[in-house]
Amino acid sequence: MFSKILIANRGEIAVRIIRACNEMGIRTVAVYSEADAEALHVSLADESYCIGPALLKDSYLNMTAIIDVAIATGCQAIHPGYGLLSENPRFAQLCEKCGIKFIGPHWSVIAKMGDKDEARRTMKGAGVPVVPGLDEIGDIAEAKAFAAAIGYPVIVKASAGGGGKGIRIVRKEEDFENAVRAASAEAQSAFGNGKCYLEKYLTDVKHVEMQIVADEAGNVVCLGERDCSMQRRNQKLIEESPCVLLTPEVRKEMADAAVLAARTVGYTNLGTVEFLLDKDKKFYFMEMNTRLQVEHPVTEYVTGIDVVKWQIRIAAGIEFIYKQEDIRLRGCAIECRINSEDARMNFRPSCGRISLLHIPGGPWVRFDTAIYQDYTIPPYYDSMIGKLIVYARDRTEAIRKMQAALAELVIEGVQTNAELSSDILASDAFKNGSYCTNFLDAFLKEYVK
Ligand code: MV4
Repeated sequence: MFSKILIANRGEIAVRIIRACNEMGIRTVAVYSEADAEALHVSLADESYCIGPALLKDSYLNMTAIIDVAIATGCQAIHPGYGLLSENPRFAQLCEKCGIKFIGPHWSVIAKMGDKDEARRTMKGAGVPVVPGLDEIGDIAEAKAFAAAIGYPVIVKASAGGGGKGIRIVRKEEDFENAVRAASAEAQSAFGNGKCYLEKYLTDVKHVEMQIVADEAGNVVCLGERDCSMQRRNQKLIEESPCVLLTPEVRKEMADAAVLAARTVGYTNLGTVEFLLDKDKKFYFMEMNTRLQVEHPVTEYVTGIDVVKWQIRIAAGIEFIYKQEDIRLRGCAIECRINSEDARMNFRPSCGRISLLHIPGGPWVRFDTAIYQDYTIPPYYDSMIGKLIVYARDRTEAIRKMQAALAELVIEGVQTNAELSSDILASDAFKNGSYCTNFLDAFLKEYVK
């Protein structure tokens, strides 16, 4: 096992990883930007080093600065968390070159899955169902003919995409060309790669993702699903497990597809396979996320497995002790992301000092955060300041527990979306579990009036 790990991240996920290390007797090294001198991960780690100015590119995305710290402090591994460098194959490769274990899949697998149209082609070839579409848009007139053949609406997605950039929904033929050009230009400037592909745009679908764990001995196990249909502009707001629409039969089929996806590319460590699930319970592969996800705690609650500790163990060469038949989803977990933003002001980020903080407690109530009373939220980073996660024996009780916990949560000094989440939980579509990917935009149109 490693004796010392560098955490190449900030915020609640850096804190989450430090806690896993502390329980495992692993020493921790934090890195931070000039804007994060007062951040919680800096004080919780055994050692902390400032790696540059506030802007991400000058600090948390500065690969050589981070690796220099890892080498100088004698770290054997780097945990990248989510976002930032977590899905950057060049960073994973640089770690390898420097003899430092990157806690995640091999860089070649990150690269393969990071190219979304290549991932789509690979999965189709392996027999994993994909959304009807066109793998690569070359000639626009040809793509337009293809779109007409599968029927509108269609969705144009950037191959290098992520974080919602380079996605355009096209509802009628006359908008097609502009949409492709816009998606491509956006992707070119965000990722340096304008390649796009085309899919039928499915409505009345759920976004369901399967958590998989793969060790370096070739064991691949699925830890069940998360329903992530409650999102706007690619930002998830509420996630839950299990998904109410999945029957045991379809869950098994989808888990098998996720395991097949992972095996096909020689996947190792923790990963997530995203699917769309339609009303006929047919499902389609969308993409694979080759990292730890924000919403991992819901899976931890329903499976009883600490996935961050397993990421570290697997990276150290330890075999995953559970077989597929050992995995049973028990009870129901819900997560609400708490963002410092004003839902009624077009989700404008809200920065400033936390003047009062009360964190809810009680059995099976978890608040993953890096804020504390009197902490000042810097303006440079994303607006998620915490995640409230609850667990109960059934969904009705989990919703009540979440409502009670949201009501108990006090964050003064910044605006948060806690009330919005509470209003969503109270809606019929959430209560009966039927909500789909189109729910939140429609809900917000009424909400902000
Ligand atoms: C889709 C889709 C429907 N059809 N693709 C892709 C990235 C992810 N974050 C959202 N994505 C979607 N891709 C096809 N072919 C529906 C979504 C989607 C979504 C779209 C608009 C508004 C909210 C959404 C929530 C989840 C998924």
